[in-house]
This record gives sequence, C-alpha cells and structure tokens, in this order.
Amino acid sequence: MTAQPASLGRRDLFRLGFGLVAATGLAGCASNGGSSGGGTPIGPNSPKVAAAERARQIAGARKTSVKLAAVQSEVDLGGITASTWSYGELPGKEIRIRRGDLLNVELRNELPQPTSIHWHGLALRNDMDGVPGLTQDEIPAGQSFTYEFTAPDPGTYWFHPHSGVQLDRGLYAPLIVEDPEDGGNYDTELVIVLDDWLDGLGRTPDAVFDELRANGMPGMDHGAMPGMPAMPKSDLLGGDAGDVIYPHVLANGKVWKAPQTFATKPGQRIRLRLINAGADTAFRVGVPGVPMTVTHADGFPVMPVELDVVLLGMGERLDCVVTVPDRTVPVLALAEGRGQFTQVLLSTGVAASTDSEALATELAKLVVPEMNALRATDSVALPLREPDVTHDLVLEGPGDKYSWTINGKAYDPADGLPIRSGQVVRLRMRNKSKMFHPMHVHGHTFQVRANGKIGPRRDTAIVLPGRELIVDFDADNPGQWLTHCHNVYHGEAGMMAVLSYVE
Ligand SMILES: [Cu+2]
Repeated sequence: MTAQPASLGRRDLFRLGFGLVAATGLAGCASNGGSSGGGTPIGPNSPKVAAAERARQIAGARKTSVKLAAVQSEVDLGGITASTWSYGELPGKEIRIRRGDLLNVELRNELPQPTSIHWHGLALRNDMDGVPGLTQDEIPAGQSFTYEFTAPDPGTYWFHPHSGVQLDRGLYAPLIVEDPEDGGNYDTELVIVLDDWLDGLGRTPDAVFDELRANGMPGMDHGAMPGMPAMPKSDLLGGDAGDVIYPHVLANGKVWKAPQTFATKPGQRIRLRLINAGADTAFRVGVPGVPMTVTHADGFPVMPVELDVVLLGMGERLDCVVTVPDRTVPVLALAEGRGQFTQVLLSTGVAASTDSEALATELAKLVVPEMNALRATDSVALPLREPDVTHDLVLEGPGDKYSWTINGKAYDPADGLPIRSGQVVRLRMRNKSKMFHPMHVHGHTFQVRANGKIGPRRDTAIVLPGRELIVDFDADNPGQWLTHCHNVYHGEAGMMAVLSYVE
C-alpha cells in the first residue's frame, strides 16, 4: 500500500553508492563525521524505510487525498498586488488530518523551475521528505509527483518547497495533525502564518540570492548607503537579525493595514497555532494586555506557561491559548530587529479603540523569555541519557561569496554524519558567526537540553551567536535526513548537512 516514487531508481542508488565510495576514501582522516563510519548509507528506497513506515501505521487510519498545484499567480497582500509563486492562495490552503492518517498529496508543478515539497516537522518516511538530490529527484516543470505517508504525531506543522529559495515566494501552507484524544482546553482555533515578503515587488528571491553571492555579504549596497534602510539588528537575537531587507511582513498573507479579522466573542478561548514561514525573519508575537498560555512548541506539548510575548525563529511553531477580552485586540507579530510588524485582529464586534502601531512599540520593549527553556511534558520528554554518538555542528559565515558552512564545509549530500538505528544521537551546535541560526532537523523531533535540564521537544531551535545548543534525538527513522539552518539564504549558501543512517 505504500507508494514508491516513480522517478526514483537507478539514479538514486548510483548517487548513494558514489557517496559510499567517497566516504570510504575519507574514513582514515575523518575524526568526527564526514564519513559513513564504515557502514553503507540507508537510502530512501531501502526496505528499512518501508518497514519504518509500516510500524507507524495504526488501525482505523483514514486516507486523505489532496490535489495541489504550484502555480504562478497574483496575490493580494492587502491593497498590494504581488506576482508570485504559490499553491493558489496565500498562505496555501491548510491541510488538516488526524494522527496516524495516511496523507496522499498529488503535486502538479506549473512553475518554470523544478520544485518539491518538504513536510516540515513530520517524522515521516524518508522517501517522502521532499529533498531533491537526497530523498527524491526534483519534480520538473510541467510534471507531477505524489507524496504519500503516515503522519505519526499530532501538532502544528507546515509544508514548503526544498528547492533553491522558493520558500521565500508564496509557496507555504499549514499542515495540522489533530489528535483524536486531544480534547484541548480551548473553544476554537486560529492558525496564523507569518512571513517576510519581497517577491513580485521589483525583486525575486533568486535575484536577492544572486546579489548576496555577488556582494559576498549582506547589506553591502543597502545598509552602508545614506537613506537606505539599516540592516536588521537585535539584542534579543545577539547581533544580526537578518540579511535581507523586506518591504512587508505578513500575517496570513496580509500587511498590518489590511489585517485578517477573526470573529470571536469575549471569554472565548482560542488556540493560536503560530507558524513562522519567513525566510530571514524571526517574529516576536503577543496580544497586548492578554497573557498567552504556551502549550506546544513545534507540535509537541510543553508544560503550560503564561507569557506576554514569545519568539519564533524561521520554521518554528508555537501553540498558545488566549482568552478573548471584552474588546477587539490584535495578535501582533513584530519582525525582530526590523521595526516592522503585522497583525490579525480578534474581533468581538466592537471596534478596537487602540492603535496597533502604538501597541507594537510597547510590545517591542517587553523582555522575551528564552524559548529553549520551555519544558517538554513528561509524555513526550526524552530522558537525560548519555549519547551513543555525538556530532558537532560548527556554524560559520558569511565567508567568501556569502558562503555559510557547517564544520567548515558547504552542503554535500554525499558527505553525511553517520548515525545508526537505535542510537541516542547528540548534536552539539556551536554558532561562531554573528547571526542567529534556527537549526532544523528533518524526520525527527529532538530534545533540547537547556543547561543540562530538559527543554522543549522541537524540530527547529535558535542557536544564538557565540552560543552552543545541545539537542538529542532517538535514531528511530532510517534514511538520509537534512539538518540545516532555516534561514533559506543561509541554507542555500551551504549551511546544510546530512544525518546519514548507515548499516
Ligand atoms: Cu542561518
């Protein structure tokens, strides 16, 4: 019943075979990673991947089929029309399934470039992870590809291409996996997707990336010139807050002056599912005067904590429950270090008497707690154990031609960090650059170790400049998995590595 991608085959096997040869040659001198550790990489077509998928399947699972097209289209950002690439609307239409369900998505590529879909945060079968050149062939323009996989864990997820810098166009949408057993202490829910926007307003992400490459570093022809906007800076993020200037930031596809309005009533408890789909922007989010009870980080439950403001790096999600007051209030999302914001209005029918710009200024002054200090609930926390294998990920950049590296190397799919099924794997991420990096691991949800304590379970976590972050995960999902910075420009410029299951 499992779908085998039609386009995978000899070419894929050849590539993995080549990787093995290359790795064997290096084995004698590699001290930490950089080789296959004497084993054979477990590729996306391995029977072990199919076996892991069978183990995920549960009785009574439903199958949800979705047809999706990636298209060139115009979108209305709220009085501003942008010509972009999208899944038909902005954000793309949400997909909502239940835990254990089989999701079948046929993607038709109507773009002028090859594309792919990565199902961000899901511990899914490796051949459906959507990384061209690693887990599948790219989907050429004019062709289709069908993704089919079991979604094992409930939570707030999303999907986007893993092709070039396409993520910085309009190609993103929420994927919500419900838990039949999750009654939830709330009345209704609202998904809010945040984004930084430049596409189709005189520039494209591809052109921006070429500029960065040509200049060698960000801001060479922006921040240094009088009258041009300064490059983003943030004390909260420990230095540089972004490499790209964006004319707009969006919440559910809209600028702050034309916000989405969510009809509600006083006393209603709303579960906000916040998703940062930005390419280069962290967002701080708050509802002025209304505390938020944070319940989940990247889909996994945390010990509930009441906060006035939260921070989301690129790729991260937070679920927060708010109780609607007697008046209309905005959910404000501030682009950290940029002086820009956007919002969604929680409308009680009574016009807001407050000025969102003034409220945003106040929100910018609040102290933002350390998100990596959230604590996973006992039901999902991974116990503190000695790891079986530790890999250092030294994060550096920008180097020559805007290169961003892990362990001094730009991304090479054939040069994986070896791990083995059943191991407790530790990643020690060390940020030696002047910019924060939201580091994402595919196919797994790791346990953040916050100063030796148990932090949140997450799939993406910010590593601040000059700091180290330790995360552990159980190697229970065989295949070839990316770990990378979710700044799409950093990732595309090399800041990606492969966690390579070997046998
Ligand atoms: Cu980065």
